[in-house]
Amino acid sequence: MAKAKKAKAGAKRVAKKSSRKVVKLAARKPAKANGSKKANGNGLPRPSAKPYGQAGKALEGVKILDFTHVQSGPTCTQLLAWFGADVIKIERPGVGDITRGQLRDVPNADSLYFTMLNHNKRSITVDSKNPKGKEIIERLIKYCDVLVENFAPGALDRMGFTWEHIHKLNPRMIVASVKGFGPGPYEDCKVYENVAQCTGGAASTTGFREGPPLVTGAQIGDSGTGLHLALGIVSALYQRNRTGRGQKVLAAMQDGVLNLCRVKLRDQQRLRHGPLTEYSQYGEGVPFGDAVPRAGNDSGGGQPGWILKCKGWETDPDAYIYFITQAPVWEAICDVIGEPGWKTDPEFATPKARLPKLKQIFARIEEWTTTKTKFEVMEICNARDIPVGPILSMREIAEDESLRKTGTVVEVDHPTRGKYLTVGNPIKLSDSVSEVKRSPLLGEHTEEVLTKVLGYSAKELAELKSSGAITPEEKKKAAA
Ligand code: CAO
Repeated sequence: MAKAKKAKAGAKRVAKKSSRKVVKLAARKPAKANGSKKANGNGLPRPSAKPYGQAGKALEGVKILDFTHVQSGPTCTQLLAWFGADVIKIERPGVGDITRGQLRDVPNADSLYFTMLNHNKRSITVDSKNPKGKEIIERLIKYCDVLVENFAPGALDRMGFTWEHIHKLNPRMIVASVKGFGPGPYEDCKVYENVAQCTGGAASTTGFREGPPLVTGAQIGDSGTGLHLALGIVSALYQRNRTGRGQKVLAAMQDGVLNLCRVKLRDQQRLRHGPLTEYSQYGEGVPFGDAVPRAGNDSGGGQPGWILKCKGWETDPDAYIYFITQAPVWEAICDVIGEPGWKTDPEFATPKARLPKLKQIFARIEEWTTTKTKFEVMEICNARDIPVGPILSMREIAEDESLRKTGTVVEVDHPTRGKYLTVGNPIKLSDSVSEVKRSPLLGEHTEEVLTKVLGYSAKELAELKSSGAITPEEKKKAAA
């Protein structure tokens, strides 16, 4: 009792002392300017005094259980890893992500397909259908913040990891999935890149009018959806700061592609009000149907553009330039190509007058571009603010010094395949600088994660090895 009294009196003294301190500090505060807001608001910590780039990474402390394979899911988790998340990739013992062995260029080494999608991650092999393997995954679920997966619809449930089960184990866990389709008639379908390009509106609007639908080389279905998913995950993490609970995040590949084809859905609705005058088929007098047509190399925006031949096109398949006849620089274009009369000629002087003659105009510009290399055209036009873009081959991109300097193209060393080039983080944060670390070998971090992260003892590890939960069949026998 006496002790409690003493403590109370002590607490009072401290409170008095600290309230004096508050008064003193307040007295020192400069007078608030009229209507000014608090300098340090929203409960944020004081701005770090560390130099930019040395205050840790954006997603440091975020733990990702990476149950992804092939391209879409791994693209997402690689981005999160570049931003500093600890990404632990679960792979099937002895087999791993199927892409390790696909499109192999170096015998017995992980393919570029795999290495270029799995940087900065740890790999742990676990058989998710083995009871002890399930136990490991359950421990990982309790430990991690986010589970990312892109299995065929229902596969995660068939393993026993339903949302309800995961949420019971860890109510804070965010479960993020890539699927081919959202809820609806196709929700159970398996989907690869080109299926998504076709069902998301990209293929029907890509290619030439006279030809079949085309898919594009940019992996908008896989990598594009991975990007969408990454944003969903970061948003869910942010919301969790407020709610304390996890949620499901779904990025359907069809939806992701459609999001990137947004301008074509715009055009679909414009069709109701007349022809799409910026499409070259308008100038060619070809009537429009009831769906957005393929537009060849027409620009998707309001400034007409086309791909034109440059010097050397006869032998170099990439000696081309994208040329945009942007209205504000029309006069400069006329001067460059030697048609000064078009500046004032009412047939050419206004964007509206030019629309029906785009074919003729681009043919005339091409007469000029074929006298120059694509880089000369780039230099001449950019000096006059005319927007153009050389068609760069992958060889040219691989050799581009400026892309190397920014870390967009990076050379990485790998223990079994040697040096290779990859695309680094395309998103640059000034206070969270990405380093690209090689992809893990299959199961390289199994023991490390089991013992150091999940706390398995050496004895338990040996038991796991002989149970087949972390080793392939043949090794399981050897370990027994
Ligand atoms: N241990 C044990 N089993 C494992 C395992 C592990 N560590 N990892 C995966 N498996 C099992 C799965 O449980 C599944 O088994 P069941 O069919 O018995 O449930 C099996 O491996 C195959 O998984 P899957 O069906 O996802 O793989 P698939 O090769 O047949 O299909 C794909 C591939 C991409 C078409 C399909 O996963 C899919 O549609 N994913 C969603 C969309 C997507 O991301 N597509 C982009 C792919 S990139 O081009």
